[in-house]
Amino acid sequence: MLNAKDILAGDQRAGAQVIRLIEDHDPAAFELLKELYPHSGTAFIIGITGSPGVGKSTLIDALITEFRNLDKKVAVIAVDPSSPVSGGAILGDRLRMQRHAADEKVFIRSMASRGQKGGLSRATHDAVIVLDAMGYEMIIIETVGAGQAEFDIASLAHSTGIVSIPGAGDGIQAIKAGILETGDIFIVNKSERPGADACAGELEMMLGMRPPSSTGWAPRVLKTCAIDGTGVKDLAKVFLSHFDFMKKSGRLDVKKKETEHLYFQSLLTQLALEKIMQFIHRSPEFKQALNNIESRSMDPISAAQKVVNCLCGLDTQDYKDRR
Ligand SMILES: Nc1nc2c(ncn2[C@@H]2O[C@H](COP(=O)(O)OP(=O)(O)OP(=O)(O)O)[C@@H](O)[C@H]2O)c(=O)[nH]1
Ligand SMILES: [Mg+2]
Repeated sequence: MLNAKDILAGDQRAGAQVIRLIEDHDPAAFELLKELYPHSGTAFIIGITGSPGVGKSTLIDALITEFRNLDKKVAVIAVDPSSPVSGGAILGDRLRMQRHAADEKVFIRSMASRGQKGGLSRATHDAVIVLDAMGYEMIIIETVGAGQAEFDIASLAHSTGIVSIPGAGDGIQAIKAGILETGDIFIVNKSERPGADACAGELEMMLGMRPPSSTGWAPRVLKTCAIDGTGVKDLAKVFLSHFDFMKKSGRLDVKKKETEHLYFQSLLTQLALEKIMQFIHRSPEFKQALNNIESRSMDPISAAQKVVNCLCGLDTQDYKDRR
């Protein structure tokens, strides 16, 4: 039987089971999360994002080694957006970090996000609470940078690293997608390839054009070669110094409040919607509206408006008056 005590004691099997419940949107996860929540809130959360194949998992594997050398407990969540395009990503992510599998102070999970809006950030946030309560000091979240994902992760992570590679034209794409705003640390991976300096220079230049950050942190550009570990020690140091900066400047507290606010809003939306829909489905107005639509005596738009307005205490006349 799964219980909060095992999770708090750091039991990896129990941790993996709760994360599975979270992925499945099982209500049992809520009960456990309530107990775990008071024990969370101290981990440093790092987001690593970038286009498919830039080397995020390989880089995280090398970062784990650096953080372990500093005796930090490290957890990784590789978020798979469940799109058909990235079907093999989960297996790939796990394989690249396999050498840490036997280390009991390292925990690596993949999570499917089921593609629903807000789904990625909420489920990931839930999983972060679990890992934080399990005592992991560094929690690294890997996401494929494909549009919304960077923004979701930047809202959850205390430090966001954006990975690009030489010659991929990533710099230009970054500007287009507005990704530049969301990064704290920019990593040019596969830097043994030609064009790495140019890519780093281009990023520096674009960051120079970015309005100064409201936090006072000057974004950094670093070059790495994840397969042989070049530059990864420096990268680990920069992440830690960003964490230090966040703590000392008070920015970490602000960030945590913002994140909790979003988390609360997302829960509220989900719970309110569930309750309201249960209420609606049980109401005679709903059944009547369904009959009206089936017999085509009313259009679905008017029928939906009628149900909502009736049950929220507004009749159609009120609705028209308000417009
Ligand atoms: N030459 C070179 N290859 C690298 C480097 N880092 C990673 N790779 C290779 O790039 C390929 C993709 O690496 P991954 O770590 O799976 O990349 P990813 O960004 O996690 O990929 P997805 O999760 O599928 O988006 C693998 O074949 C790695 O061995 C590097 O610094 N130099
Ligand atoms: Mg990966």
